[in-house]
This record gives sequence, C-alpha cells and structure tokens, in this order.
Amino acid sequence: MNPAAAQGLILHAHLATLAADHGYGLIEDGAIAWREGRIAWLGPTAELPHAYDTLRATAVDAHGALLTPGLIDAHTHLVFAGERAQEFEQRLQGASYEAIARAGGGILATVRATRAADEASLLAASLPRARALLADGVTTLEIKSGYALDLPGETRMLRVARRIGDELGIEVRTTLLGLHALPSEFHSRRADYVREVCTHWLPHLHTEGLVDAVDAFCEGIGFSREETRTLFTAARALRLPVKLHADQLSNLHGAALAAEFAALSADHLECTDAAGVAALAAAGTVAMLLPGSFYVLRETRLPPIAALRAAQVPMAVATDLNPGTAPLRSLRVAMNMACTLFGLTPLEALRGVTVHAARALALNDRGRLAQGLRADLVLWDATAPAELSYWIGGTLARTVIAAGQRVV
Ligand code: DI6
Ligand code: FE
Repeated sequence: MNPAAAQGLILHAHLATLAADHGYGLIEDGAIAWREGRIAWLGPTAELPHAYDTLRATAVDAHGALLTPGLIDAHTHLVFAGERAQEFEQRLQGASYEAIARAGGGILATVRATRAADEASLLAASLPRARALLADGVTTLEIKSGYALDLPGETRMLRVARRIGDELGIEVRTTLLGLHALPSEFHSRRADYVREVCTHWLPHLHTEGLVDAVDAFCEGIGFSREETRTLFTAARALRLPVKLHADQLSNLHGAALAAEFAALSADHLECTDAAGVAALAAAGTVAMLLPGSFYVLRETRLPPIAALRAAQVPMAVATDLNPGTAPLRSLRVAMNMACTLFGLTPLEALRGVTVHAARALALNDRGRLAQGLRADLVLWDATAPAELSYWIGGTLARTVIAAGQRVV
C-alpha cells in the first residue's frame, strides 16, 4: 500500500462518527478528508477548509448516504479446511454439540481436515470467507488458530491469517487458541499438552511475530480454569494480552477468570452470573457477544445483557465465524441477531462492531470517525444507522476504504 496515495474526500454524507461515549455522533450533511491513511478533517460539508480544495477534483458526492467507521469483526475462527455440514444435519436430527464433540467429531473433525491442508490450500479455502466479511464493511479482522493443535499446523494457520491481511489490504490481528480442544495424540496426557502449548508453542510463535493475543476454550469439553490459568500466566510472562471463550455452555466462572487477568474480552457469556458481570466491569474487560453460535446451537439461555448494560460493561458483537457453531459470513447478520435475539439496540450493535470491538483488540486508532484515526471508512447503500442491523444479509456496503485506500 502506498500511504502517500492514501488520500481522499467524501462530501454530503450522513456521518455516524460514534466519536462520543454515547449516541451515533451524527453529522447530517458531512464531509470527511483523509491523507496518508489517516482522517485529516471531518465536519459539515459547508465548513470544509480550503486546505482540502485540492482533493475536490476526485471527491465522492455521497448524496446523503450513510458513512461509518470500518467495521471490526473481533472474534473469528475463519482459517480452517473442510466443512461440517453433516454435523449440521446430525444436530437437526437431535444430536447435541457436546455429544458430537465427545464422539470425536466437532473441533477434532476440522483439525483432521486442517492438518491435511498445506499453507496454499488453507489460504485458498479461507480467503473467500474473509472477502465476504470485507465486502460488507469489515476493515479489521481477528483470526484465531486452534484447528491444527500441533506446532507446524498452528504456525501455518497464523501465517495464513497474516497473509489474508496482506492479500486484502486490511488489518488482521491474530490470536493463538492452542487450548481449543485436546488433540487425539494427547488424549490421555492433558497436562503434557497444556505444558507443550504454554512452554514451547507460545514462546516460539511469539518470537515469530505471529501472536497478538492468546485465547482458550474454558469449558467442560474444552479446558479447565486451572489449565486456562496456566496458559494466561505464560502469556502474561510474555506481556501478551489474553481473551477467553467463557461461560458458553456452562458456568465455569470463566468471565471472572478472564477479568482476573485483565483480559481484553470475555466471549460468549451465555452462562455468566452476576459475580462474573461485576468482575468484568471492575476489570474493564469487554463482553464479546456471539449471537451466531447461540442461534446455530439453538441455545435458550441468554447472556446477562441487562446486567452487563447496568454495569456499563462495554459490549462487542462478532460473528465467531467457525465451521461448527457459527458458519456465519456476515457481521451485519450478527448485528441483527444481537438485536433480535439478545435485545441490543441498533446503536449498541453498531458500537459493538466499532468502538467496543476496537477495544476488544486493544486498538485505539480506529472504531470512530475522528481526526488522526485510521481512515477506515464504509459508505453504505443506506441512510439511517439502524439499517445496518435491520437489513438481514446481502451486501449494503457501497465503498470500503481501509487505511485510506479503497479495498471494495
Ligand atoms: N467455541 C465455539 O463455539 C467454537 N469454538 C469455541 O471455542 C466452536 C468451534 C467448532 O465447533 O469448530
Ligand atoms: Fe469462538
């Protein structure tokens, strides 16, 4: 990307800046100018400074269309090989997700397929999923490992994640999810596997520059609090931030454990109790809501949304894009589900995929429209911000700009 070319001007847009701590931060007939990939000025079109007259020749007239910050999908497992449509059929016939996992299916089925895929195949299989998110406004992606569960494969996954960012011109933040499932070769040696991940894989992959954060699946069919604590302690020693799949299928008090380690986010939270909410609030940890897996698993227990709202815990929304519980390739559909299934307002859903999602990735240079922030912008075929949650599926994004360069 050529930063010097990363400049431009959009006039007569309905700007949703999200710049304040509350509300949409709307500017009715707004203009936004950017240079070298950063927002240089925004405000009423009528007040555009003459300093930007040179950009008028190539300016875009938005004719009142909605313009927002680029969307951030802060929880995906989109690098993997194969698919699990057969399990979808099994679950529709009554099989439970846990029963399939305990029978050696689930995550381990995707592990078998992913281990068999070389880096080029893994990239080819994963790029279309990332492109689908980008096409509808996602300019920052988090991508987890966790479908190889051996060092060569986890390395391959994280390299593919980085290459997706290079290929699409968007930012990818990587998360090591070594504690996703116990690989079959360690089936009777849990402690050895946890030690291998914490003392060998983690420092090695960190040295390779492949790990931005560390995550674990803290669940009955995943890893215990104690195993998660071992991993988080190792991450802390390397000054790596942590996040956690917490309290999804049962209450292992994962939210409280995540808060104890000042995790960037605690994710899922369907079974989190009042003590967990209080711990998240005290730690400033983001509550990452994943309505796609709630919907796919036909869950009935909702995350404690009212308690999170009352405690002013920032709520983010993400797709959880994965082949088992969330084969969901649209962040806007996740926004709609967050409203329709979880009771978020459209404003909360939009803040959940911008301001709060940025915080869940420790990125303070995006998620709002403000001078000096990254010029990650989306011009929509819509006018009201609520339309982004209202229209289900399809592509609403007319133009997507990442770091000042048009990518869609
Ligand atoms: N929680 C989930 O919902 C996904 N992983 C996790 O830790 C499921 C991943 C899969 O089923 O492939
Ligand atoms: Fe997940």
